[in-house]
Amino acid sequence: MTFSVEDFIARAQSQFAEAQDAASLENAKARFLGKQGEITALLKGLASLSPEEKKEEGARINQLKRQVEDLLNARRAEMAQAELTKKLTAEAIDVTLPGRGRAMGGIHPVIQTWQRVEQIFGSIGFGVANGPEIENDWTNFTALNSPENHPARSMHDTFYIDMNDDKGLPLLLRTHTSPMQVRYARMHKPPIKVIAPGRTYRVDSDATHSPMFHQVEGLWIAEDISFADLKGVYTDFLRTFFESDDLVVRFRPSFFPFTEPSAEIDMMFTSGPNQGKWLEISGCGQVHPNVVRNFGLDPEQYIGFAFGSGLERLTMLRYGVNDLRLFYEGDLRFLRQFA
Ligand code: 2NM
Repeated sequence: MTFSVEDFIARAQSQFAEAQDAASLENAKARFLGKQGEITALLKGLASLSPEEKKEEGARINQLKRQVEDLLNARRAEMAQAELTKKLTAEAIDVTLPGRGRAMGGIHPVIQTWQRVEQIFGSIGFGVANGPEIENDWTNFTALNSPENHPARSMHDTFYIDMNDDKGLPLLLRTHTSPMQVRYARMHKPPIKVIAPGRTYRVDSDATHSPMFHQVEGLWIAEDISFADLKGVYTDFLRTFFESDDLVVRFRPSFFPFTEPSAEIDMMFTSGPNQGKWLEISGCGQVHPNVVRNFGLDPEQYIGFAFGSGLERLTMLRYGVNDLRLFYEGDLRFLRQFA
């Protein structure tokens, strides 16, 4: 029988090399070594040969078959290696890259003030009241002796929600934290000694007003709490908060619907860079008898004081921040100074 080993090897090599995936390599293999393959056909052809020819041809065919099988295995290995290389490249990790680092968060300066105020009042026996930011107009205004026609009640000054509560009362975003004190006072027996810090909302926006701002209000109600207690407590708070024993405080007569008498609290540093200038810091007063009644208490038996301060204002004065808007812009160059 006449066939050229070289020719077979060359064809097998080129067909195996052409195969780019396992399936086409198996097809190429079948063309040589399969049941209908060329080499199988050569082996079948041996039957018609004489014993001597059979021995000689058989040896040649078997050698050819081994060589083709070797070529096949070599191509399989090559394909597996290529597959692995491709996978390793795709999933490569550059271990020489620098780490991503982990940024450290910080507490916002206004919230630091909130925590500091809670700590200071906590140290002289004040609890902390929590309550909803969406209020009804009875708790936010009526209970606090605010007249029905008061401008603060208008849509011009207050964010109303287009909905009433389950008692039919209009809902709004609380304009101060006093409604939390109303809720607290109606749920607790005197003596009532509590601060109410939190977010509050008013229709107002410029360099000194934000539609959302933070307040802390204080309330102390018992049988014998006077304006003198208010002066002592608040003066002591300011001296502790500003870490300034020589800070002076004055109470300037004013008006609020929920207190009578009422006063604005001014303070002045008598040393340091800001000495000698009166700064407005809070409002306060003796809780109005109508408000005490709305607490569910008899104003003939119970008396006390309340005050309200802005947490932004306290923070600005403590750190010398001159624009309220810096607190809400989220600029890390500003915020990092308080971390
Ligand atoms: C202020 C000024 C004066 C105040 C009154 C009450 C309450 F609930 F007792 F009626 N809480 N806070 C009050 C009094 C708040 O802020 C400038």
